[in-house]
Amino acid sequence: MALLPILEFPDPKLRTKATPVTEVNERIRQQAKDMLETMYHAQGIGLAGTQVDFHQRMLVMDVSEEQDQPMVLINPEYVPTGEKIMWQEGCLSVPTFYEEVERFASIQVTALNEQGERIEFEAKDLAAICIQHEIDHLDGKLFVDYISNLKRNRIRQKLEKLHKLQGKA
Ligand code: K1U
Ligand code: ZN
Repeated sequence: MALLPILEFPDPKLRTKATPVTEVNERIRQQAKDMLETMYHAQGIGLAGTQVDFHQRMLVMDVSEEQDQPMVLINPEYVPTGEKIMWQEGCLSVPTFYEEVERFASIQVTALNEQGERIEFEAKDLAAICIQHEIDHLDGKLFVDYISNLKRNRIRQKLEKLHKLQGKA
């Protein structure tokens, strides 16, 4: 297992559109394990491949209280089944910033699991929000894209300043 570096806004790699996984094999299963370890270590409830510079359509998540119910979704898709709601979101790629985003309260999800089997389920509330947020990552989209240019530019400037202090590019 390995902890993977998490890309941070405004890294242009976060804008990459991920391509579908063509075969669920050992390489993909190892990547999923590494992403779960990285997600738990960062105290997130979700993580998309894009965030760790892996540009195939895979996300991991665990919205359980005990953080003991990991899920791996490969080539995930959804259709909305509920109303739109506002939710305050954070992002491991936009550390320390939180903003309200409009999302669907429930969605019907289809995906492959880590065995390559097709799964389908309804996700609600936090799970639904998390999956929409992670699929946005796979499409190169971030929650800051839903807020005003002014707020997004302020966040960009603050993170760029922080990255300079940390000696990151
Ligand atoms: O993709 C990521 O950056 C992870 C992100 C996913 C997320 C899920 C739901 C709403 C917003 C963002 C996080 O895990 S941020 C951590 C977080 O917001 C949270 C942690 C514990 C409980 C509830 C939320
Ligand atoms: Zn995120």
